[in-house]
Amino acid sequence: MATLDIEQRGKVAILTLRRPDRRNALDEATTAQIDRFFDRPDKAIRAVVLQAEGPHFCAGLDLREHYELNRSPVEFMRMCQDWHRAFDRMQFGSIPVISALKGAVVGGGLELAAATHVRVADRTTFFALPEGQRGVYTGGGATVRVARIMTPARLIDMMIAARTYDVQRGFEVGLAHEIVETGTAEARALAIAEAAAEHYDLTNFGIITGIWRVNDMSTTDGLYAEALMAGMIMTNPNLRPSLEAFFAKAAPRLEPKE
Ligand code: 1HE
Repeated sequence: MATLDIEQRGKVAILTLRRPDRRNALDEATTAQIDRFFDRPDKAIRAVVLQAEGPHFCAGLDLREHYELNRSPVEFMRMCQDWHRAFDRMQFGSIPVISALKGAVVGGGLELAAATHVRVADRTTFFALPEGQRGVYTGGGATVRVARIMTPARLIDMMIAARTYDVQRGFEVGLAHEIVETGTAEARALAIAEAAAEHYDLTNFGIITGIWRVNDMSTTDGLYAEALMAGMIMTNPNLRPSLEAFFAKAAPRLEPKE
């Protein structure tokens, strides 16, 4: 049975984690479905919403499946690599992914959220890496992705001191980009996705595939890579109507807003 529901609404695909009885914990089948979707998304899809059924976004690794499979070290390392591949395809795949967070975003659920590009959270959201308390370890990329978002020092502190961040604290350290006060996180994520789907696709490509990579490079290599990307994007004839709209004062005005 599909535990990842995929609905296409115009240019936006809505992916819904659908295991609410397990608090949307990630079993091997669900991770494989995420991997398949991001391996070859339909060309018409220009943005994705990642959301979840029930009151919690995702409780991380399916601990029951893990207990029952009684994996060997190599089997678990391979499973971690499966997660890394699926989440890498999402993070670097060139399509913006907007997550709608609520309730528990914990363990592997936080690792999954960290691979999305925009994280919108409602007031029920909380973040934790309970691996320290449970005598397990992060394996879905937290030591890289979550550490880069909120600093390695905070990641260590979160795990050693067993901290659970409420949504406000999560927002302050970058785990959430927006706290939704009216309406649902899902509705807000869809609105962001629909707008992002209208961006020039090469610009979205540059943002999604380029920025994290450039930040893995030396300064000189990063600046060179940025110039190459900008050269392709800024000289495209498709840009001219948008500049003409700006000169004619017909472009939307920039105003301070979240
Ligand atoms: C699960 C899981 C799960 C719930 N795997 N079955 N992640 C964790 O350590 C989080 C573990 N979960 C929790 O702390 C809580 O379940 C929640 C805070 C997320 C939600 O609490 P609550 O009171 O709404 O639900 P519950 O009663 O705790 O759980 C409901 C059911 O979901 C229950 O099963 P039931 O048969 O008794 O109804 C739970 O067993 C089940 N459930 N979470 C399997 N995670 C690549 S390495 C990544 C490392 C990790 O992610 S380690 C896991 C970290």
